[in-house]
Amino acid sequence: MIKKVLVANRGEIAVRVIKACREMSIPTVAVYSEADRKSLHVQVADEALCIGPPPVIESYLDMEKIIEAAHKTRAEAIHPGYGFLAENSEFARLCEKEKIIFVGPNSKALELVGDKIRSRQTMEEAGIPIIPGMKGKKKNIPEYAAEAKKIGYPLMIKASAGGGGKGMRIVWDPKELKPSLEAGMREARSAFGDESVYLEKYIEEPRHVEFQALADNYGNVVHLFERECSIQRRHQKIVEETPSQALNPELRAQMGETAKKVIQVSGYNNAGTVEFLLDKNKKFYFLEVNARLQVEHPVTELTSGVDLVHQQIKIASGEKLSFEQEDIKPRGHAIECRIYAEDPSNNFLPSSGKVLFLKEPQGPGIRHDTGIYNGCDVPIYYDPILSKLIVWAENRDLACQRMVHALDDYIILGIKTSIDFLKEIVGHPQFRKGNTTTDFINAHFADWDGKEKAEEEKKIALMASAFAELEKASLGKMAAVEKREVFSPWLTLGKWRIGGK
Ligand code: MV4
Repeated sequence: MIKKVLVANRGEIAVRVIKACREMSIPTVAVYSEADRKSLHVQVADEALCIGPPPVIESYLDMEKIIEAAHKTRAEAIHPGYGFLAENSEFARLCEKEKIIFVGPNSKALELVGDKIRSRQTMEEAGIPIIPGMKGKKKNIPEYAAEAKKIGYPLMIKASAGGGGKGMRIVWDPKELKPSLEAGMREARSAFGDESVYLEKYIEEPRHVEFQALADNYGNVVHLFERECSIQRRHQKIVEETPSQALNPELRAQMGETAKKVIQVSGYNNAGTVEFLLDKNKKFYFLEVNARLQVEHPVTELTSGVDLVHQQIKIASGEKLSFEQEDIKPRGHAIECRIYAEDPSNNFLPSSGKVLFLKEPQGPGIRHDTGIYNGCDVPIYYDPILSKLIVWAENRDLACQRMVHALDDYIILGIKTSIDFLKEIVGHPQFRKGNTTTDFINAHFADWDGKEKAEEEKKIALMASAFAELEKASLGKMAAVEKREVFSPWLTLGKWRIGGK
């Protein structure tokens, strides 16, 4: 087993990984930027090392500094969390060269799944359903135009090095193809340093359904069923759940087997997620592999009973998977809400500052993965995710109810958060019915600005001050009661309490 792990991340995911290591009796090293000196992940790790100034380029993305920190602290392995260096094949290769275990897939598999054009080709050859579209790279506009004619409109331009929606464009009309391609290539070059783009048939109102997979270093692969992640805003997931309301047992089995095949033909190891788009006719298409532990992994853990971080570390240590597909029997329903430090009533502008008051929900079936504490600072430099609220219940209705109550009980003062927005999403009749397609937010919350909520909050504030006045008045009354100046039925009932005989 690995003897020491350096966690090359921050926030809730670093805390999550550090706690998993502690459960496995593995000492941990946190790395932090100057803005994170007092952050929670630094406090929960056994050791901590400052790796530079706040900007990510000079800290969490600086490969050399992180490798150096691992050597210095004699960490045998690096867990990258999500984001930052998690899917960077160059970093995985650097770790391999430096004899440090990268807790994630091998660099060759990372390279393949990071190249969307190549992985589409690989998958098609393996008989995996892919979205109808271009095969291979094209050089000039006329070549793209010929492909576009074959595919038909509307179509989508995607960056080969992209993913997560970056560099994507819908083209409705042949007239738009040339300018959209040029803009798409420019965007891809500046975002990824690679201008390769490809064309696909545009799937309208799809659902995003992904399958969690685990693969050891000996060719054994299991999947841990699906997560539905269709509730997104500008390609940022907001609410995720499992099981998906869109699948029946047969489709689920089919997609699960396909996901395992994707992992196998990619030569992939460790934890990974196979993303699919599901169209209106319930036809599914392979989209991409997310080569990391994902933000939404807890919903899978709550329904499957498998700790994915423990599994990642065991696999990276060279252990064989200790269970088979038939051993995975998901139970109940789990939902995750991402708590972002942003202001939904102000165009989702990131909100930073000090957490002045924190009350966290708790109770049966409630899990809270957090990177914050009462009094902590939320810096402006990083992803605005503060924490994740995850609930489990026997069925979807109960899980929705539990989530609304948990959100009700969650109070963060000092910074703006998405908690009220989330409450309305999970409480929405269409969400309750399971009608969650990728256009859900646009369809139901396009012009949501929380103004109504603000009005309500004003009323609550007024009520609170009214109560305060009443309390003052009643304190006066209590004094009067004690002096027997007024008649009160409560006094008669509660004589024994208020200094009565
Ligand atoms: C698509 C699509 C429609 N047609 N591809 C967005 C993220 C990236 N991983 C793939 N995405 C999409 N690809 C074709 N051919 C629609 C989306 C899409 C989407 C997908 C999943 C979840 C939310 C989404 C929101 C908008 C668009």
